[in-house]
Amino acid sequence: MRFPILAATAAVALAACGQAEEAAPVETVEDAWVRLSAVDGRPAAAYFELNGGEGGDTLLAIDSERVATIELHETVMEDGAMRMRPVMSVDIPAGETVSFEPGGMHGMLFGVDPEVTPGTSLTLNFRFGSGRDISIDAVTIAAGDEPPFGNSDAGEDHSGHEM
Ligand SMILES: [Cu+2]
Repeated sequence: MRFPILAATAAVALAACGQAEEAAPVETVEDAWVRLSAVDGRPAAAYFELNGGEGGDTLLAIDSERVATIELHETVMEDGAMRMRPVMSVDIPAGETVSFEPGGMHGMLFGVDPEVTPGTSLTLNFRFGSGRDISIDAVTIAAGDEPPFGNSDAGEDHSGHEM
């Protein structure tokens, strides 16, 4: 399903930017990885990067054949402590990349198939408000392993994204 009414503004946005090739024509999901729990039965966490493409989009849900329930979580400071809480959806603005990373937003995976282990990968299905679905194989790592992608450096300022 496509919603072409959003396409008209994209050409204007690209013309103003010297590095037009950075803007993806459609939304993308990249660098997905899952940190499995060190304790059986405890939830795992999924991290990834979303680009809104030319029209922007809204992430509504993630599901997987091998996970019972996946919630979208954000991390907030409450009474001086870091807490997670569910969010219903996440807006991905046109041309922008939103990182789900440790210490920030993430997918919380409850009831992961025990056959999913470090190195097996795990297919995640991303559902967007536009009606588009994107499936991606996330890298699975053990609780103490180094993250495989650069979206693990929460809090760092990535230069070169001037407005
Ligand atoms: Cu969480």
